[in-house]
Amino acid sequence: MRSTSLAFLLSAFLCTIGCSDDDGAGETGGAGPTGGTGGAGATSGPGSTTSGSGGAGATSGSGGDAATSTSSTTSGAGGDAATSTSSTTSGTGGSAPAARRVPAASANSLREAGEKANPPILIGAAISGGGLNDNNYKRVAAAEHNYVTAENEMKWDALEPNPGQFSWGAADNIVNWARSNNMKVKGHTLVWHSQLPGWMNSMTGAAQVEQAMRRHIENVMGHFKDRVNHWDVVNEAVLTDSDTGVGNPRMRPTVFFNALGERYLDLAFQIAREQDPTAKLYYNDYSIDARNEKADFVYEMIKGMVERGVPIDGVGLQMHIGPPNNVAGGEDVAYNLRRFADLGLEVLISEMDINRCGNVVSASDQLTYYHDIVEACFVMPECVGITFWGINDGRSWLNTWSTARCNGQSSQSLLFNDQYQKKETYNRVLDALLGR
Ligand code: 9MR
Repeated sequence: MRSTSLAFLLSAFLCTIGCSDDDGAGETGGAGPTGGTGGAGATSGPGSTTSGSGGAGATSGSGGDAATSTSSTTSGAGGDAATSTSSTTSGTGGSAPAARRVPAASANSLREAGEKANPPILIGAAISGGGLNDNNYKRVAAAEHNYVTAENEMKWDALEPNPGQFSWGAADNIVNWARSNNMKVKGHTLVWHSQLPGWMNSMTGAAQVEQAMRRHIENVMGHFKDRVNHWDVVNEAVLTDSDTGVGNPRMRPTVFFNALGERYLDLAFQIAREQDPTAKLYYNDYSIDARNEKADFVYEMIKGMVERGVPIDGVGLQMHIGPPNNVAGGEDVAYNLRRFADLGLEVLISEMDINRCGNVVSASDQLTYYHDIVEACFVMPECVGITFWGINDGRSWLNTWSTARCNGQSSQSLLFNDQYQKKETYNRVLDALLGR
């Protein structure tokens, strides 16, 4: 598919100028399905400070349509923030910095800060069906966010448990709740190796796999067509030896890759585009936040898709920071967001949490990372959304993920505590959204 030696050389070069990813001995497992034993070896990442290029002199009005839409989005779902802003470079030459997003003067919630920014930016959360049984959860989720990703309910095993038989109830419940609160929804996720039903996971043969993939994408996008127009089309197609994004980056040997080769990605996006000509179609992955081999590999993969004219609109950097995944600072994230955006794509922070894992990531480092990483996205008009992977610490996936439990130490990974009170992490995120 590409020259692995080129990727290797690039990654080696990046490491000579400050490879931020520490493959922390023993950090296995991760956001993928692999097991393994969690190690204590995670180390903190780069002590980054602020990010982004360009000075403080952002001017308004450079965001084209997005600027126009600002005034009309305060009560809505944030619109398609910044979709028109990929042309916001100043035009004084290829290296001119893009215009910067202008923050609101003040805001009483993350959501309001996102809606009042120019251009607006979506503020999201992963929402679980179980969470929606809790009034406090629902109150905080809707007050603070305008963008929803179903944490599990729109995955293949939930939606198509048997071949060609679809089960919409749990997903409809989340989508309808989101819409009744003026929140947009990102469908997550159409093609992924994990949470696949057994019948799909064991399928072989190119024609059969392609047919099953087509049926799934068409039915799922068709069912939600008028309610969901953002989709994670392919999730986590790339594997490295460590879930920190280090070591032997390669295409993940999934049922899709094994049957169809790398072209399954192109095919999935083409089918999705045929199904909905106006939807935003995203690739989504973890541990591509730091400057590491996986980020380089995914960059080359996406660049190839763009060059082939594959209908991809953007890339989500999941932003699971800390064990079992990578550690990245604001400058690393800015670097990766920028290079994907420079391909003409939207970028998103799609699943952010920062696992303290006891004290593997210190409280003060966690605050710095939250602020600087959110800032790195916020200043870029091409960065259209920031989604946090859950609402409160107690419900985080990290608490039950075997390799992320950190010997029983709490993850303390999110913005609200179990009484739904704002944590200091919330304050640092709001600061970044308000340009502070
Ligand atoms: O948060 C999700 C957790 O409840 C599930 O058990 C897990 C199963 O794979 O998936 C979690 O969400 C993942 C997301 O869908 C894709 N990126 C990594 C997320 C955390 O593992």
